[in-house]
Order: sequence, then structure tokens, then C-alpha cells
Amino acid sequence: MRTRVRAATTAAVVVGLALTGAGSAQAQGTTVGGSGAEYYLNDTFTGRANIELTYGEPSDQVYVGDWDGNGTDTLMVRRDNTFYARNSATPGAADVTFAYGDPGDTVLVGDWDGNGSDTLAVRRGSTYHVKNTVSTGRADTVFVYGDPGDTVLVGDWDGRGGDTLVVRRGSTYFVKNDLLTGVASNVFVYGDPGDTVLAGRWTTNQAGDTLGVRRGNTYFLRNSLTPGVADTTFAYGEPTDTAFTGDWNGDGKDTLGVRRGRSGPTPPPNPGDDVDCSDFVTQAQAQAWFMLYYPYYGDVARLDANGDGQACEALP
Ligand SMILES: [Ca+2]
Ligand SMILES: [Ca+2]
Ligand SMILES: [Ca+2]
Ligand SMILES: [Ca+2]
Repeated sequence: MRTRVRAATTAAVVVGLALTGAGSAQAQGTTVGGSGAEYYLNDTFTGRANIELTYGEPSDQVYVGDWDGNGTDTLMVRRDNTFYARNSATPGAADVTFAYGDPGDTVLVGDWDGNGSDTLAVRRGSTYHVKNTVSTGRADTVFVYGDPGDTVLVGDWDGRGGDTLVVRRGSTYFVKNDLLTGVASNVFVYGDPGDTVLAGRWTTNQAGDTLGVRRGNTYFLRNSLTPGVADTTFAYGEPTDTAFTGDWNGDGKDTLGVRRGRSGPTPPPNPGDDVDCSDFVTQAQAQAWFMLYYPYYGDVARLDANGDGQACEALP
């Protein structure tokens, strides 16, 4: 996903200034996947997160993008067709809330018009309905690409501004550099058909977004849209983490984040002291209720007066 930083770079090229750093940011444009409300973001390709936050609920669908166009990517959660975007990598209420599409729609994130801020596109089969503002309303652009069952990735593949699609079929990638119906402009093979793939601009000296593959908790990043060995290989997080990419610090380079749930089952809500032994017919029923909550809240309804772990011992 492109950023305002990159837009400024493009303007500077026109007047012939020497440029370093600063560039687009991009996550793969699809929902992050996985579950959990804990996010660990890393600004470098090292093994340790430098930003940890919680956002939303463990079951939320999550997207990454630069919603306010300030150069940094942040999180947005989706519940049905309502989206809650946060503009900083901190816990807190959504900065922007809006509805788009239908609850079952597949949604992609990208900077479709190249203005530096990320917005949504709804995918229905091989038809894409692009919206250039994070707001409720009609699509600005509609186009058709690939087949209905294709896996797609979003990125600024040519580095010229504007996010477009790559269709993935196994380990073959069909790159399209505009939002028009038509054939691919570049086709290449990378990784294995079963690889989990991430997209981003890993270095500031590559033109646009490229791919990386993940195997377990090892990541293999490639700095061009060509076949070949990885340019960067590193380990991060746990094999069970859900990984995604973005530019968390606005330096023009995309790095990793992972989404993780707390280990173990989700605790039931605390029922409070709202039952007593007369609510149960048998000791076994009382014991089952007691054991449901005891591991999390103790003897919350005071069913075990003598503290021996047996609830309502006077019941049959
Ligand atoms: Ca932002
Ligand atoms: Ca945009
Ligand atoms: Ca582009
Ligand atoms: Ca960065």
C-alpha cells in the first residue's frame, strides 16, 4: 500500500532531486486471517517485536492499511459489513467506522488511485468493485480480472503508484499493473504451490512491491518479481502465528507483524454470585456448574462452603 511519503517522492523526481529512503507500504491486501486480538509488529527483520498491542476481538476479521495516508499502516477490523479503522498502532476506539458491501463479500485493501491512502475493493467472483474513500457508497471503478476461484494479492508491482492485482495459481503469478480488464503484463514462478505468500516492499532500493514466502516461522523474501533464491531469510514468531506485512513506522519498508490468540480456551464470562445450591437438583449438576467457572474465578457463587472442592454436598 502506497503512502503519502511515496507520493512526495514521485513529485520530487519531477524536479530532479536526489532521493533516498521513503516509499510505499503494502500488506498483501487480503484479510489477515487467523484469530486473536494480540498483535506483534516488528519494524526490522529481526526476531523480536518492537510494538505489541491488542485491538478488537479475537474472532474479528482484520485488515492492514494506511487509512489516513500518513505513511504508516495500521489495523482495521471488520464485523459483517461494518469496518472499524484505527490510525495508530495502539489499543483504543476506532478512528473511522463505516459500512461497505455485503456481510459475505470478500474485501481487498489497496491504494487503488495512488493518492497515498488505502481503501477497499469488494470482490465478487472475478469482478472487483473499487472504492477510493473509506466511506459508505457506490464503487468508483469496476473491472474483471482472472477467474472467480483465483487467489489474488494486492500491491504496487511496478512502483509507479497505485495498487493493482497479482493472480496466483500454484506457484505461478500473473501480474497486472492497471485496474482494467485485460491480460497480465508479467508472469513468473516463485516458491512452491503450497507456500504462504506475503507481499511488500522489503528494501528501499526496489521499485515496487514483491513477494515473500513463509514456511513455518521462516520467511524468504525476494526483492524482484522474478524467479530465484531469496534475498533475505529470517525467522520470526511461532509457526502457529498468523503473519502479515505493513509499514508500521513509515520508513517506506514493509516488515512483519503477527496475530496471536491467548493460548488455551477462551474463559466463559464471570457469572457472579447469581446461583445457590437450591438452584440445582443434584450435587452433580452443582459440581458441573462450579467446575465451569472455578478455574477462572474461583468459588464465585459460594457453593463450596467448606472449601474442599465439592459443591453443594448436601444435595443428593
Ligand atoms: Ca496511517
Ligand atoms: Ca487511495
Ligand atoms: Ca502500480
Ligand atoms: Ca517500515
